[in-house]
Amino acid sequence: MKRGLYIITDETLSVGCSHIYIAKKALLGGAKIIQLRDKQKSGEELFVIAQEIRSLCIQNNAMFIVNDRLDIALAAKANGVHLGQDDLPLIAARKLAPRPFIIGVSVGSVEEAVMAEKDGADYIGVGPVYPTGTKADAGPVVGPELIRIIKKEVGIPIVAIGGINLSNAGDVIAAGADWIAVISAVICSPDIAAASRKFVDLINL
Ligand code: 3NM
Repeated sequence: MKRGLYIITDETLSVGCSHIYIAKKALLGGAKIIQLRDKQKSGEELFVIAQEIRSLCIQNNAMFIVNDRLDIALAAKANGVHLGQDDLPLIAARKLAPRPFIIGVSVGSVEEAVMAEKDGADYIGVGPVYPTGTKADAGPVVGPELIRIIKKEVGIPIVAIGGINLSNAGDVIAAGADWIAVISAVICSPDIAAASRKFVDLINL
């Protein structure tokens, strides 16, 4: 994992676009990690979608991560899973999914970041960096300042998330984020591929 654009699929925000459509367009625009995130669908439905997105990611030399559902991630041979602080504990997940399977963990403080690295996370998601309407329970806004502080304390890659758009992504990268994770700024755009490409160009500056 170096750096790049990390796109999280969200059908509820996307005015009629499916997870697969979003993934396809984001990959076309140069996203290098796709996370399947769906809190509503059945395991059966998610498994079918996950297998399809996995193939798309392989074709595009990108990584595929499943939000929360370690069972779906393992069954569909995803590259990894992303866990929140209230999901299956990292240590338990790692026992079921040894490396090179990737486990990412959401953190909102230096303490959580240090703990996640100690417990075996492969990356941390830090956020919400800015106010976001996408996740009601995202917790307090941490600002790019927390990324700067965490960067000094942990060695694993930092995925910045929450309210990131083309106007503030530069500040987030300057603060030390390795990956920029975006939902609404890309998904709500009429051209998901073009919106992704703009982020990729900015990250590669
Ligand atoms: N997790 P948008 S913020 C899924 O802070 C998610 O952990 C967050 O969406 C965290 O790019 C968030 O539209 C939503 O703000 C990000």
